[in-house]
Amino acid sequence: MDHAADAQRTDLMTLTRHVLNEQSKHPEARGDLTILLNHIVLGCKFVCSAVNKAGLAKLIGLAGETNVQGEEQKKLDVLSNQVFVKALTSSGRTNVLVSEEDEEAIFVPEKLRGRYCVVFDPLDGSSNIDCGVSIGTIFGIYMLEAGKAGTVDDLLKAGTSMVAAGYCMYGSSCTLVLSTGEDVNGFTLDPSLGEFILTHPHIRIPEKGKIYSVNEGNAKNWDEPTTKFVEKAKFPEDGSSPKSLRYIGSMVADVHRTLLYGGIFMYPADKKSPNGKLRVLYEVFPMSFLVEKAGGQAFTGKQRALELVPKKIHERSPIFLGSYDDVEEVKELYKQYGA
Ligand code: FDP
Repeated sequence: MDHAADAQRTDLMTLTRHVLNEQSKHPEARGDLTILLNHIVLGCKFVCSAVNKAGLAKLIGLAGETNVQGEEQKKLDVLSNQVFVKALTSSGRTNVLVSEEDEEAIFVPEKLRGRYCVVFDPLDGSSNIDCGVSIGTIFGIYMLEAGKAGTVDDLLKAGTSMVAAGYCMYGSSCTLVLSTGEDVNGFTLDPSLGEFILTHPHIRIPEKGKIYSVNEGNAKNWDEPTTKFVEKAKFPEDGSSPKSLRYIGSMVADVHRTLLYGGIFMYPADKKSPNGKLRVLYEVFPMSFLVEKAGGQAFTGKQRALELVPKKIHERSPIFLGSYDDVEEVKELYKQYGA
């Protein structure tokens, strides 16, 4: 990146401007998605600021404890959830919400109801909060038929029916990656402007990567295709160089690196967790949507991830996603082992 040139730039493509440009390609659009995305962006800015201040404000890991003013302090994930639920509801554009933090779906009161359903994980990678490692928010958006009161069944559909998805990573910088169905674009928050600026236009994931990303501590319980893939990554049979292992243990950060550098991120099934760990609606689907739109693939071990139809809102699924060729290799192994 040419920082000197960047500092001179006067024509900044903000996220709002970008979404409005996209909207203008659809003359029938009434701006509802733009308004909804603006509310999601507000939630991300709030959480970003809370994450940055967490150490100072002692927001970390203190649910149920009281601060010096005698007020109850909220854990960052609980706070983030409340912020997103309020931002989404007050947008006047949502109908049914599913959050990782809430057991049941949330039905927006009639007077505030709109056409969109949003599934989200307000603060993913929460085991990393206390040590300052990158964490993030993940979201997926569905559209209902006009005038319909949504039900949970409207969300128990294949991921192919999502209209938009994205994530915001709270890391060394705050980065929001979004696809409204065409390409994938990355925006970085400029704290001095309070605006997300387009910094990663048209993200394309490299066809083949040099990195694999998995919790290898679970290797003893893996199935044969996963074991074989990782063995080949370390000891390539074709004389090529071994792949590097990178695992942050925070899905947003691991997927972000995979999108930019290529490679594969996996959370496979194992003997202890036959459905893997990650949740279909607000982890597997949005990330698979983004990876596919960027030219990669996402596979569950049995099928294209986005074709999965969940039966429950908090259902889990194994996932292999990333560079096209790397995921293709996993698919071949599953075919070969008949798993
Ligand atoms: P976390 O448990 O810290 O919230 O689904 C949550 C998640 O993090 C993902 O962000 C991450 O990819 C994965 O779990 C890490 O799981 P392991 O600790 O089992 O590797």
